[in-house]
Amino acid sequence: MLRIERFVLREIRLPLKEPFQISSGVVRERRVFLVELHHPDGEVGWGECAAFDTPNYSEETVDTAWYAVREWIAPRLLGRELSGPREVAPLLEVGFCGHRMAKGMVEMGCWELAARLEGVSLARLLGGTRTRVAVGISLGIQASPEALVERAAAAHAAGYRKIKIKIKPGADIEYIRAVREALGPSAELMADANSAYTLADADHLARLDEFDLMMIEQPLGQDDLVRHAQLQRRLKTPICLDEAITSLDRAEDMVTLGSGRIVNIKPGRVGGFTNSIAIHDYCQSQGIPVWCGGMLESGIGRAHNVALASLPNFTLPGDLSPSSRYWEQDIVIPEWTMAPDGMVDVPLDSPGIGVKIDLDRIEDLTVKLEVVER
Ligand code: OSB
Ligand code: MG
Repeated sequence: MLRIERFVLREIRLPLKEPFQISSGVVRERRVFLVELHHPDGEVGWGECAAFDTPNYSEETVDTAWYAVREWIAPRLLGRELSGPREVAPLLEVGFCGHRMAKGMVEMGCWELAARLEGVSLARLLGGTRTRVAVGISLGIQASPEALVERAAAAHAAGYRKIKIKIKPGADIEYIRAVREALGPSAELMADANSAYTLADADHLARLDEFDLMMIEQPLGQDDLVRHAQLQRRLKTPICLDEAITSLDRAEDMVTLGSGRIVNIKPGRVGGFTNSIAIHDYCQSQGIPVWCGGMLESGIGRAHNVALASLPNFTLPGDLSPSSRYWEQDIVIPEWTMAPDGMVDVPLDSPGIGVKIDLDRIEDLTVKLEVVER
């Protein structure tokens, strides 16, 4: 039985080793919103919020998620007897719109708690089968094509299986061309625009076709499926949707309309694991490959992403870089690492998330804490 008697909400701050820039903003220090879900037997499940400090990637922020968890999500779940984690997402949907990242962090924490209570790995509980998952790197927008090439070459040499390059108008064609020329035709490259273009840029974006990219991620509006379908008809390069896929319905719409051919699943963006699995299964039935995106997570969110990415239709490398790519020191032991062949091990056979949570370090880093109980 799944039962939560106490929610502990925490905010910690983790400075990134270097600023991460996307088309709509820059992150220097990650404000990480963590939640502890306490079971009456003393077991604890952890959740990490995908939201950032500002509403540039999606409408949610760390502060709106904190409010939603405290005011609406915790009260719905506290003291309730649940038969398992699959009950959580439907419970958080009735008469409760949006706030998917807030719902998702709690829902994922419930899955983790269930895994700990059952003594199985989170990966297995989710239906994971892979023992290792291919890792891609996401490179933020750089000051020049030369600076980008330097980072891309280092990532390639480190073994990353996919190199994703953030683009925006003014930092696109020449940047991608430079990396393609430097790394050669066999390097697995892709671009991510985070909604920086409009359909009026279709001819410009079609110039990317010559670089043989694996995909271009979310070129148009955050919730726009119709224009992505119009754009896809004009591009050879497959479109991958990120921001626009907020639910199973949106994935179905993508297929119906032809808005894209690949899906980036971020469990936070879709309200947690149950919805992620539904999207994964649907995409598998439609022959659409998926991969696991990242939101500059700490070692806890990363554990959740790695477990999800062990499901069978996660056939493309995920944004699952090792801890040392982001932080001087992570909040889990051991930290997440990548093997020289660009793979991360899935802790398929250790109970729970497979890494230890460094509570002392989390205590030291905590800048805000709130306990919610009945
Ligand atoms: O679109 O995937 C994105 C980071 C911030 C905002 C949006 C995105 C990203 C990433 C980071 O690409 C990937 C990672 O966590 O390594
Ligand atoms: Mg993206």
